[in-house]
Amino acid sequence: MTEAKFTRRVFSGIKPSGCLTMGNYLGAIKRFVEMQNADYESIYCVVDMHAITVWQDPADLRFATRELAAAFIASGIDPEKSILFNQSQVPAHAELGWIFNCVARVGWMNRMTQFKDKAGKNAEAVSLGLYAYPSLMAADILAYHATHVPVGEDQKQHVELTRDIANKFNHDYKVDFFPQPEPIIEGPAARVMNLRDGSRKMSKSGASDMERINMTDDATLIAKKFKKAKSDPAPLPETVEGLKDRPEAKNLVGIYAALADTTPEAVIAEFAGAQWGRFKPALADLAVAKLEPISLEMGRLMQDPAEIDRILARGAAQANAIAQPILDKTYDIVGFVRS
Ligand code: AQP
Repeated sequence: MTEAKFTRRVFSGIKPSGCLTMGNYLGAIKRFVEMQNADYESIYCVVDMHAITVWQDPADLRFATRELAAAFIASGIDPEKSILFNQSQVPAHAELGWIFNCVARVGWMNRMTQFKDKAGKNAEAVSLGLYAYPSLMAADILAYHATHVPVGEDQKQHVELTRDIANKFNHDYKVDFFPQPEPIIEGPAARVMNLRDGSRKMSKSGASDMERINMTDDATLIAKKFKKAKSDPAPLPETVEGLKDRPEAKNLVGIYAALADTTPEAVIAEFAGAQWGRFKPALADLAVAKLEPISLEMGRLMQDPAEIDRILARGAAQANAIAQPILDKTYDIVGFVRS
């Protein structure tokens, strides 16, 4: 039903909640670029309203928003081909988000594992916004009738919740208005893990800088972080099956495969039996070769923040032109009087 009635349209977003990590790049942005270049109609968003679900200093938020936009462009998102904007410039996200707060059930939110992870033992003290985050995310996607949502593994549950919200809205109002978006989760880097603990994902806001590779890290720092990355005493196995129960080794092989645009099988074929003293420097060299050009281009773009703002404003106007009619129609369906 989705394919026939709705345009093949991609939406995805990233929070400007710190410097972009290699996890965000390999799990999300790199794949956004592939979809843009495969001629999907693509809408990519710097989701600043999601960022403030945890405290952000206003000056830092402004900086991170522009830096993330620069990272999108430096990684290959072309504002002539894709719509690129920041969420707070398109009011439909917040307005539709409120309607979806009234569609989603508290029990659904209680099942969201990301909320449990982020709130930890402090659930009473975190913001109401952090709890309601998934219904705003549903609005981000459905305000464009997006059909495909490329995300890392950690966001799968939120896209599934988006489908539930779309379904319930269509059912409650007896319409066939919102599509069922598909999460697109692929490749060896769908969940890049923390370099110091292979059981936790790499995050922008993780406590230690040594646990992640930031897109702005220089060659020396990247080499140092991989050298100190947790591994295990055994050499690399002869087959990928040998990575089972070796989370840190599996993670480093997955990162190598994603950076090299190959598979873990091919990486293992090349490095079977290798010691970490050989593999880690090769991984660091590859990471520098792939990330340094992006980091340099980000730096160049950040020299001209007014140009970044202009690109975001133009993207916001294009996004608004799609989202506003969908919001208007939603208001009509719900029964809001618009005089
Ligand atoms: N470690 C990861 N591996 C693969 N993909 C990842 N993503 C995030 N971390 C990894 C994907 O990046 C996209 C943007 O994520 P986000 O910034 O909107 O939220 P997040 O998932 O909460 O990312 P972080 O880095 O962990 O941010 P903080 O620390 O601020 O909460 C999503 O597609 C996500 O799956």
